[in-house]
Amino acid sequence: MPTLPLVPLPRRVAPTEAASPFPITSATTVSGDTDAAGTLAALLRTRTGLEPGATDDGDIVLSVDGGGGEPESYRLRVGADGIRIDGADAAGLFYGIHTLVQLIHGTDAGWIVPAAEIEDAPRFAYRGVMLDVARHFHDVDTVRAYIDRAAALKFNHLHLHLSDDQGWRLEIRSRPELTRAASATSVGGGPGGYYTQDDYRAIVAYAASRHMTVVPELDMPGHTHAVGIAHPELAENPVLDAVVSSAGPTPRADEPYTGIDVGFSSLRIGEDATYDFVADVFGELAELTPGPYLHFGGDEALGTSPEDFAAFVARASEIVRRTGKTPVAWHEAGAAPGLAPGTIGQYWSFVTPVDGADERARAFTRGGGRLILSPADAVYLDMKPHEDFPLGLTWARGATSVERAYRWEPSAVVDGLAEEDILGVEAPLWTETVATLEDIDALAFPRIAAAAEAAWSPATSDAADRTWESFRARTGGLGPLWATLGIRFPASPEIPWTT
Ligand code: TNX
Repeated sequence: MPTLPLVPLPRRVAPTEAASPFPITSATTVSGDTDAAGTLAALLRTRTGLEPGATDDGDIVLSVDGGGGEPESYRLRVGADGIRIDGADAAGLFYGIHTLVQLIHGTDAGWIVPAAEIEDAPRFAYRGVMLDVARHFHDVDTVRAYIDRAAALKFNHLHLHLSDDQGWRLEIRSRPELTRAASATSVGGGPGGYYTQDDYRAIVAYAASRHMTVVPELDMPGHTHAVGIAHPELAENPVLDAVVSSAGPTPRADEPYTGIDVGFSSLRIGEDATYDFVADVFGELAELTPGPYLHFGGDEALGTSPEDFAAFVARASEIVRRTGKTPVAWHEAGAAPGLAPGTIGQYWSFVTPVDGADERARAFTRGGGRLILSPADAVYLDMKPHEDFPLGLTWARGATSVERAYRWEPSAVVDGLAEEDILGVEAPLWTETVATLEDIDALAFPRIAAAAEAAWSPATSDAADRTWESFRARTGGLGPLWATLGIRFPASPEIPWTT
């Protein structure tokens, strides 16, 4: 059968080649679950300009069958007589609708959906995207737009990197200095910003309406220059010999930092006041966050000795755990013997691990935790897609082509893990070079689709169409949909775009 433009690839697509497609017209009606019908109506309007009618017995029937199917799974059947989507739960139905929307295409005779029978369920429970709102601040509308883009590709977690050397981006009532003194600038000196607690709640609610859970990160003990601007008593002086330098401005203790170097800042590890601070900010964050995870960073603490780093990670992870949430940390924290049990590790070394990152990642699983895989040379969306692309960085083994973003297998990254040790896959977008939604689209697309497939679809060995050639063709078929959704994706020459 012709390749259907479905990304991420569903678990099973049964060909019903002989059957006629189903036409979508101004007379098309929808019935069933009202939330889902609203989601579908909005997408149909955007995609086709048509306004579906609501009836009791629609051409398109949407139901949550609650029949004990796998979480987030759905069945979609398109025949000449109508369309039916059964979700095992509301999320499954939502994903079925997005699969349906990917199938709709225009012909000379009008809009049609090819006949198909699809059974689909995710490989991993955690499918994440991360947006760094610290290097450049991104307002609530931009975050909403990114949630829509990600949810349509069946991502279900939004990790927000809320603090870094360049700024603190979330109002903390018990520590008002953080946003008062340390949020007004960003990389390059441009305007910063922060989320009020109501802004943050609005993001959480919008994400939930798209079946996404927010995973907030306050990064420490490194990446904390902004904390030191607000609370000089909590921070060490910049450690300049630790800096991974880009020849930008030199960090100074009493000035906001607007460069993109990393590794020079650290909280004071030996002071009790530091842990009062950690308890205050994560205590408030836990109250604001309905989801189960709080990320405390732990990456690139290059100005902190290994002993101090281990001491900090032990105390901070325990403080987070006591809020009732599950701590998450970048893989470096796996080096700390006192890491709180159950802490989730986020691996950000390469597809082939370097510098013992795999050993630190395995340490999380020994403590009963699991791993989120973010191999930088495959899923860091802020890497340039090719060397002369205007935005992005290249430290992760040079530019990351769409093909390289696609060709990796999650179970093959860290040796010695069972499939159950992998919580999922996350694609981070760091924003040193990313200031606007247009910039986000330019770097995220189309590689975000490759990450979605790694997170949702069967393993590369378990499905005939889990290949680069198939992915290219399927992604190319999504061009018209992405364009009507207003996504300004670059027309990567690696993809045969349908026009
Ligand atoms: C590494 S990955 C970082 C970030 C940078 C990113 C740029 C990680 C945990 N830390 O601080 O923004 O590289 O690609």
